[in-house]
Amino acid sequence: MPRTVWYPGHMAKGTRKLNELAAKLDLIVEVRDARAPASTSSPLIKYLAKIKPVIHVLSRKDLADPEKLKSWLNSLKHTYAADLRKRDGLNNIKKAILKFKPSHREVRLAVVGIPNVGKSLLLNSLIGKSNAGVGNIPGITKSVSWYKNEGMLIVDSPGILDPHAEAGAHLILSWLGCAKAEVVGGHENAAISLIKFLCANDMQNLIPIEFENESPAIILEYIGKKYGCLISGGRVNMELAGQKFIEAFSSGRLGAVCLEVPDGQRAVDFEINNDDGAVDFV
Ligand SMILES: Nc1nc2c(ncn2[C@@H]2O[C@H](COP(=O)(O)OP(=O)(O)OP(=O)(O)O)[C@@H](O)[C@H]2O)c(=O)[nH]1
Ligand SMILES: [Mg+2]
Repeated sequence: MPRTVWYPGHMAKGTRKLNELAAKLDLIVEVRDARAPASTSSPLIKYLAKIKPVIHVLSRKDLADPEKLKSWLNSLKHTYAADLRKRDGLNNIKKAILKFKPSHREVRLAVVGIPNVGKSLLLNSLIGKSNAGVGNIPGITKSVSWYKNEGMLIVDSPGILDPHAEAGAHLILSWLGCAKAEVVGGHENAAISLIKFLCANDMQNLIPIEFENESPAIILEYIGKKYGCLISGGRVNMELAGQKFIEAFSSGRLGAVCLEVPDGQRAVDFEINNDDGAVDFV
């Protein structure tokens, strides 16, 4: 599998603008996905944390395994979990932000994070209007713009991925809908690696069919049949099957999940074989 990385021009531009803006900010709010708080951390945050205070928001609390999320919250400082769709957790985030407000003006902050983690939804919720271009396509916010309300001046930013992240992190992002499947060789490849991951980690309950010892490719074929992804001759369109499975998984329809544990390890670690892109669990 070639190591293609999704890092289009608007992300490079957004990174440059954020660097320029950082000097004017009081605070950075980083949004991560509660289902993989390590892999969904922004590549910019190490740098930004050196120059500004950072609050972390773990979005999609509603889709995360509650026990594992609790251990993440215990292990990370200045971190708040939220269901941004239901505004659950929002008041605590607002309070934490307003602690940084100087008495003479609004608190200035930037919401940063990788694509599709909920940055625009958080910003909309904080300013109380729906004008930040919330959408479900990774990479929808293409430039940096300011929004003002309730003592806050906030800048939204486009999702920025780490072009140097290891291949395993890209796989996790593709399963969660934070990176395009093309980055990891297409939906079939992403889905097969997800099936391997779930089986190796005793999370078979998230696979929407009954199976015994079949290979991941056969399991995906069964899933494709269940989801009606058939082509002529009764064969399964494996790419479509992979896409539908990943969509069902990332939307939370198959159940709550947390793919990583707080000590920096994944629930089950894996290596990518660089010759054929196969995933080996270690
Ligand atoms: N279930 C659930 N969905 C969420 C949550 N936060 C965000 N979403 C959904 O995730 C999708 C992406 O949200 P956005 O706010 O557009 O994400 P973003 O980080 O601004 O995305 P880009 O600008 O493309 O990088 C939307 O469909 C949101 O409704 C959450 O806490 N729970
Ligand atoms: Mg956005």
